[in-house]
Amino acid sequence: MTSEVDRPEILTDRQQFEGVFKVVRDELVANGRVQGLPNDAIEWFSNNLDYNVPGGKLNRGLAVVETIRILKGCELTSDKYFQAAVLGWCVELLQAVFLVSDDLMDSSITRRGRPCWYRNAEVGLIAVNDACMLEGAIYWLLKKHFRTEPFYVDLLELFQETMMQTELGQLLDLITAAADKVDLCKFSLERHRLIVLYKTAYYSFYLPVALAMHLCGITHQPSQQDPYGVAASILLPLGVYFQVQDDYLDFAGTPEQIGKVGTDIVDNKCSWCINTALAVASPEQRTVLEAHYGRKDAESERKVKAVFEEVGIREKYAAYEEAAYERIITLIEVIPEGGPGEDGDIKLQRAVFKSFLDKIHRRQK
Ligand code: GPP
Ligand code: MG
Ligand code: MG
Ligand code: MG
Repeated sequence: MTSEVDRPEILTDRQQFEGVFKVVRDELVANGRVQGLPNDAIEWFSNNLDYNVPGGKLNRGLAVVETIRILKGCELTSDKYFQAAVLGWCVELLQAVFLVSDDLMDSSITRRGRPCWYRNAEVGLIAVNDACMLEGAIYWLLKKHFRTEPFYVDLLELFQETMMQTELGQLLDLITAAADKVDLCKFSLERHRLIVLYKTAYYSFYLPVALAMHLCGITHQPSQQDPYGVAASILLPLGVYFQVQDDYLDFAGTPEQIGKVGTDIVDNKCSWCINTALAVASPEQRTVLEAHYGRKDAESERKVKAVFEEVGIREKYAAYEEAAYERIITLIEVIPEGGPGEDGDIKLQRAVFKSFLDKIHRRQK
């Protein structure tokens, strides 16, 4: 009989995944030593990794592992699990690159319930270089763990293309939100959709699934519909829905709930909330929005929030959310169901997308 003490600890998916972070962090830091970096630089890089990479919800990283489990339909061998988790941490590293930089660009205050990295007194603009180092870490890990795999170049191209798409989205986000000139005529729900498609949907939804598909050896056979195109046809609308939730929570969520202080109104962001309010605002309400949106004072922010409440943004969001859910369910139902291939090939399955949708539906943080 196994005693309490002997019984192996049953780890949650998250704990098991976090265990792999320690391994990749130690590999990255050890490489710094091999390169001959002095102790103060090693310590800085190690703190950068620990502060910015592991403390979030880990949805994107865990999604790589979970998608592979669904696609394979069985438990992973320890080697496969490790590879899946390394790719998951590469996605979390990419998320860290974006958040460290985004917080600087958005002059944000808190992230994951703590000061944004750049707001630590000794960090400041060094955060720009820290974000670049986190990006370098992705490519170093890919080379170390996947260089001899037939899909290595696919992984490299996928990260590089996703980076470019997200940067384009961030550019659209920033130039539509000029700090010195508030012009609500530049906003529209169509402009908003384009911004969020690029700044969020590719890296948060398409990337983790496409990585899992490459690890499972899924390729585009010329005789068939491109499975990567099929995945994108669901995951991109899902990503847009997710960013609408982020925009809404920026207004309606408390800092305790979302781990960050919302800055979209003072930052003049082309968010779902302002576009939805503008579409139904009376001339008087529009005048208030024009006078107070994107202004750096708390009283202006309060006035904008009051108009959001008056136009019924909460009810409009609830309606948007349910309609988005139904629309995406319908999209999932029209794609071909993969099922296990006769030849042992792994095929895309609807369960991958359903699992994502259920995770984000009605999220509160
Ligand atoms: C989310 O925008 C988008 C990103 C974090 C991508 C940033 C991309 C770069 C190339 C830096 P957001 O500002 O709404 O996020 P949050 O609300 O978390 O600050
Ligand atoms: Mg931001
Ligand atoms: Mg931003
Ligand atoms: Mg936001």
